[in-house]
Amino acid sequence: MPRSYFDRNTPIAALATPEGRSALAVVRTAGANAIELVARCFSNRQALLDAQGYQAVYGWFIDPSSGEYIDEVIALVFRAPHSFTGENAVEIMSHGSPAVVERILDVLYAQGFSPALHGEFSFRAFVQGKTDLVRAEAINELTHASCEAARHDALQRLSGALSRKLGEIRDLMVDLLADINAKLDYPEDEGPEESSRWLEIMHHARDALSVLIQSYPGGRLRQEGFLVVIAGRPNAGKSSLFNLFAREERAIVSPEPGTTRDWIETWISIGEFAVRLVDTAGLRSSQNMIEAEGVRRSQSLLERADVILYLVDGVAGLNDEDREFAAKHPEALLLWNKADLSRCLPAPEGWIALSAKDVRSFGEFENIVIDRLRSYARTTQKAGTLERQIRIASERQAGLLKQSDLALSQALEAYTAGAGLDLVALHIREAAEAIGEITGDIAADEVLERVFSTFCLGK
Ligand SMILES: Nc1nc2c(ncn2[C@@H]2O[C@H](COP(=O)(O)OP(=O)(O)OP(=O)(O)O)[C@@H](O)[C@H]2O)c(=O)[nH]1
Ligand SMILES: [Mg+2]
Repeated sequence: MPRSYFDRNTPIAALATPEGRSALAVVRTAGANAIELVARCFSNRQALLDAQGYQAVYGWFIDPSSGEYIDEVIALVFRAPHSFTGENAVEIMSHGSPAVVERILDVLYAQGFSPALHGEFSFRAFVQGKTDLVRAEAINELTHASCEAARHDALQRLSGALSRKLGEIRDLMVDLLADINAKLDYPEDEGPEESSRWLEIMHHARDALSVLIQSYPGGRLRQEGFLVVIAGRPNAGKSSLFNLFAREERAIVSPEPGTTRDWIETWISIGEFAVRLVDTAGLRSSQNMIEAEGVRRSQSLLERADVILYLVDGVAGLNDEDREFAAKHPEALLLWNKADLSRCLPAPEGWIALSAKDVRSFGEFENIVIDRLRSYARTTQKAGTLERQIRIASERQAGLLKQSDLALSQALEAYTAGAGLDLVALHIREAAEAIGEITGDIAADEVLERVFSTFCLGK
């Protein structure tokens, strides 16, 4: 039977660093008797048992069943409650080969450790009250951060800024609920100034919720990266530009129109953003089934693109399809390629001249793309551009915020329509509970399991 997150008495162990070869690997353990269990497999046994919290102990990791030495390691000891999970813990730093790590884990399992579930260390930290759910999710986001913007936002959430904001909103609702309940108990005290104050509080809470809800598309984008699609007619130089961004000859470039049939992608950093850059098949109507399918795929990618780079061969000039495309996608960056050739026509207004063959001028062009990504991030994020702004990036959190906002709007509606105060109170309670679920204060077991199971092993 698979273990459950709620089986919290079992000592757990897992590799916390990526599998594969590396200079060092970290095997993480936690549990009430973790130090004693690891000490059984440690050459310097007494030193480990006597170690204080945060102390590193040098020694050999041994298989106690045979006495065989497995690796030379450093064991880092944590003593409850001053550890990540709040329990006793030992982190074993070994050499990073799969063979070493596998043996160490096998020996630990033989001593009574169970393989940790995904995110089980974080789950235990959460249950011990070491962190709330938002901050636990931020730790996971930090381990996935693929660019500076994602790291920045996740760290801000980890520092508790979002939890504090949510706490403020929830407090507003809970205080209001207490007021309304008092009124339900002593109806004769009701006064007009009370009523306008209640309305004010509900509007204030909704405004605060809406700022967070609106930060989601931008926050998600900063976390997950931008989809940037290079498009244009065949032979415009799309693959050449793609290769410049990728800084390698990834895509095949040839003078033959229709070279790229299927799209290809690469993950790159542009400025502070993570970008999934896609090179597509040239847009034209074709009788060839494979090419036609390539064009259909290009179009479907264009529909989802955050930023489009549309290329035209400046020697061939504009045709009706290019004009149509530019009119249909006013937000696309319009690029007039092959500017290095003397036959290249002057770039029409609104088009940026460039050469996908010229590495030296590429930096300048890259800055234009960075500006476009920044302005796109700003518009997607409607609520503002302050670096200090708190953003959310989790679909779960966004969904619950919307749920809370809906319940609050129902409370407002009921109140202004003169419905019974008990109905108003019911909706406000729903709104407060949705916020409580975000921070994990009132989350159901299966919600917690779902959240933590998306975390890395060893986290
Ligand atoms: N001189 C010059 N030639 C270029 C430039 N960009 C691309 N080319 C040439 O134009 C031809 C087509 O380039 P590709 O990058 O394959 O064009 P593409 O848009 O990917 O073409 P398809 O995959 O067929 O749609 C190749 O011979 C390139 O070397 C440029 O800026 N200057
Ligand atoms: Mg191509």
